Amino acid sequence: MIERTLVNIKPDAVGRRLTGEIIRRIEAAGYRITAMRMLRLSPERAAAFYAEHRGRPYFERLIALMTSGDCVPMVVEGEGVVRGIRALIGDTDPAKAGEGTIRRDFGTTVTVNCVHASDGPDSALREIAFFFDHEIDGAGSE
Ligand code: 3AN
Repeated sequence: MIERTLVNIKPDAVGRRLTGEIIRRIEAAGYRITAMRMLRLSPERAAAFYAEHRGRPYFERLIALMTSGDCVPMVVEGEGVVRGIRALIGDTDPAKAGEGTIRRDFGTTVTVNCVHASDGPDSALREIAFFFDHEIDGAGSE
């Protein structure tokens, strides 16, 4: 089944000029990018996106990273893309991420790990709407 997911290239990767390389890997894996933006999140928007992490010891660090510069959210489509992109990205901790994954190759720490991707179909719908609700025809309907 063709699915959609939300990928967000985080400010650490944008700042290190890894945007093109990460997009290249997504496309080389056979997925299609159907929407993309570049923007800087406010602390309020970043906290809303990561609301379920509020209160965790790393929360402030995560918000500091996500507001430190531009990020590049995109909608990615393809067969089994939600799981497929998670596999391409690798474990949250770059040190534990598999050989050849984006986080293994470019991630710095568990917080500074280059890219976010939705962890399931429900979060994909919610996260696509967070960044693109009014811009994609039919976003979230499949
Ligand atoms: P993932 O992005 O792999 O799905 P989540 O959703 O559990 O990971 O966490 C969202 C973000 O919060 C991660 N990308 C990472 O930046 C940060 N984070 C999660 N867990 C930790 C942790 N134990 N220590 C530091 N930062 C964390």
